[in-house]
Amino acid sequence: MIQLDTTTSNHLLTIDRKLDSGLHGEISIPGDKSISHRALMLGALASGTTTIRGLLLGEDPRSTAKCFQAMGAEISELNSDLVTVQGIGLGNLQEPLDILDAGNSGTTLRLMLGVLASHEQRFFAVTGDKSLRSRPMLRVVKPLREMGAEIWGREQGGKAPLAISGRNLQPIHYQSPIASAQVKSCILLAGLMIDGETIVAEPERSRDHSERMLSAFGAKIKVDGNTVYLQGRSQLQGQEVTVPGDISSAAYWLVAGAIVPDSDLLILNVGINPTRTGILEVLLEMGADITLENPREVTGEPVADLRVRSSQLKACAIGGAIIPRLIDEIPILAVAASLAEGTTVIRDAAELRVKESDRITVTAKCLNQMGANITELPDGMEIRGGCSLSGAEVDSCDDHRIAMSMAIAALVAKGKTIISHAECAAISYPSFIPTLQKLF
Ligand code: SPQ
Repeated sequence: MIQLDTTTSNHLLTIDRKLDSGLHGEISIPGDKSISHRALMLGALASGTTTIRGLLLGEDPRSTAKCFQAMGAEISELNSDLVTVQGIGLGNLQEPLDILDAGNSGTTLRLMLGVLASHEQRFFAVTGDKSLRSRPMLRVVKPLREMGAEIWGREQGGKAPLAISGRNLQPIHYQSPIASAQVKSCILLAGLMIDGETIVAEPERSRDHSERMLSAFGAKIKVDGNTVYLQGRSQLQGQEVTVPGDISSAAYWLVAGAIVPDSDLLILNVGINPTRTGILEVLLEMGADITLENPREVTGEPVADLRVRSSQLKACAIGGAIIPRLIDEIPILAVAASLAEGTTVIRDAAELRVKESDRITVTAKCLNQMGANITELPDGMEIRGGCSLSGAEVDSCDDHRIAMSMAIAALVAKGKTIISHAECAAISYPSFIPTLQKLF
């Protein structure tokens, strides 16, 4: 039985699955969230028309679209496979008449700050929902201020709402203390409007969708190891973009197919950019039966279909350079690790504490309520595997990745699981619950 109660604003997802059959079939996943944001933003900043196929029609890209529409970009309705953006050209964003609302989306707010800070003689105010207003912004505000940006906000500009007075910025050579695609992309977007070379280096390589897409739109950009060099003031030209499926969304089905006995799932059109495939490497190391089929390239991004069949998983150690390559998949990996043989230790992932929720605390709490054996570490988790999960009432804390991870855990739990605020899945995966229903 799978049921979604939508009678109150807190949508309750109830899952009670008979444990005697596997999951079978083909699954189409929605467009990559990170690439969708960037396609909308670069489309708006470019000259000419950008067409986007396969855009994620989730709440987060909708927030990006609304913000850029409020600054003059013409973006067609986000309700079909083809979205068009009439760009207004670099430096031409209009001063919005109202506060820009990034909703729940850290990517929208942090990337947009780089764009706004470099739009001279215009004033902007930006905010987000309760979760986003609690997330750290100094990581982007600090380098932007070093470039000459004028930004004000709570906690010395560390928390939204923020106010920005656009300025003529100076290029920077920034050594980021954290591996973060949002920090890197924010600085690069600010660098677009500046004379000279902007350089960003990070301790480990984070996802590189901005670099790939900036290059496709005509920016002069070079990557050497963990350092990116961007020459400012090159004009961007609208492009035809096809967004591959999101490996972060595929991750739920990869784990479901691995842990539900007698399963065989084919997940179609998954982006396998090497800066995102940490989940595949870890699951393979854990003994998952995953094969890549039909590898191909779509608008500069590698793509394949992924087949997963159930198998007995074993524990592994997860830490170091792989962390930025699977950061959003750690809640679902914790589900896999709870069922694996042995103890899995996840380290170097303190960033999880400042996502949509504190994903270390919330993942451990929810899974422990279901019978898992997880101890929180300051920067990760120790997960003693081999557990039999039981249904429980768990609070997703409005975090899409937690809600979906617990739904997958519920597939192998004995008895009924009730997940609160399941509507938040629509942030990154609006068709998650219908897809789950089809597999029942
Ligand atoms: O956009 P947001 O809310 O920050 O989304 C998350 C997610 O789980 O969907 C993180 F909470 O993904 C980030 C990701 O963790 C998206 C992202 C990007 O598109 O650049 C980069 C990562 O964040 P960071 O802080 O490591 O740069």
